[in-house]
Amino acid sequence: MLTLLNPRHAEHIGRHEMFRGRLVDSHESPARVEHVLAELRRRPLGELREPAVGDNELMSALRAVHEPRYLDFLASAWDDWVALDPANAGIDALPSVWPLPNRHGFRQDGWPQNIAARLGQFAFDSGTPLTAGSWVAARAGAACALGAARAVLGGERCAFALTRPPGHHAGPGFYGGYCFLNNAAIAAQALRDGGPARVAMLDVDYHHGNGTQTIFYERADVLTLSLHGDPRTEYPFFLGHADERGAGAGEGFNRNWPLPRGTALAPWRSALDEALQAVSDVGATALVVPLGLDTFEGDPISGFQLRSADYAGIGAALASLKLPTVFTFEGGYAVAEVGTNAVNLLEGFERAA
Ligand code: SP5
Ligand code: ZN
Repeated sequence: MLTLLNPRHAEHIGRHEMFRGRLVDSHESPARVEHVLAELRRRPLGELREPAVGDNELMSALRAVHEPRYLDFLASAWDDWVALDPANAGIDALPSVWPLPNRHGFRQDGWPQNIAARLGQFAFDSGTPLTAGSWVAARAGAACALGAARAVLGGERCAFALTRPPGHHAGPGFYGGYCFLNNAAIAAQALRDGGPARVAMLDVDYHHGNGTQTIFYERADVLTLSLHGDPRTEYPFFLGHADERGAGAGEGFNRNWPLPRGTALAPWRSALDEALQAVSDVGATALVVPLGLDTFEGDPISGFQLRSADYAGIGAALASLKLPTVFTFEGGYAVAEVGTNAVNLLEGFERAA
């Protein structure tokens, strides 16, 4: 398995996130990728390299799934934040005011001059610290996803975009859930552009991939599937329910498997089998797996009960589709175990492939 590593991931270091009225240490840290890297060095799966992607081709790939004004916002957000108050240079940017949906009469159409208002226009939570290095790290991460898609188009059976910040909560024009650019969506779009008429996205992170769902909701060419904690009780709460089936041309091309807190391997695997069947049924010829390891029993912010030894079998099940596959690294906050769990899954995939 080819691994594309984001050499600039550590430039994004979120300090704090808002949780239940307090600023707490951010769970999403550079150490997560370092642990996966260390495990890949112990148990090599193949070549590990940095992606070779030019800036213009990268920006085109970002514009294929994100709105121009959102990308403009991200490009200048940190400088705008510091310009608001020089003391902000030592503080992560977090929003604290939002426009509610249009039915309440708040205007959404403007470009607020105050960055504090703009943060609320583009972020859907106050748990995603935007830092001096967020834009550069997120772009270099998206390049990994693009590089992974291209490798697969070039004939690799599979490729792993080992990057952070993660991506699956980022939508066409919004960020949140530690995510700024939707790496999995960028990979899926690049696969589509490179040939495969239908791509399947099978999100196994503990949290619903709301950004990815939103990006492809009205499209039939990218089937979006997600297994996750039931949003009636779990983050991101406002999307990920079983009755969200796609819209317009995309009707029937989105499926969600919300599962209760406490779900262990057997019911999780039953849901996975249904999702695998859905991928086969639509005749997808390429697969993208947003790979979150926060389904692990030891995860500090999640509620499933998967064990380290379970991940090899999950990888083998994914390989049974026999599709060219891109993995993007998403959540997983039990830092000491995230490398073992990720490599268990990828090695299980590779052995079965
Ligand atoms: C990519 C991904 O997995 N994003 C997840 C974002 C979850 N954000 C909300 C987490 C709130 C949990 N904070 C718990 C603090 C307990 N000390
Ligand atoms: Zn997650």
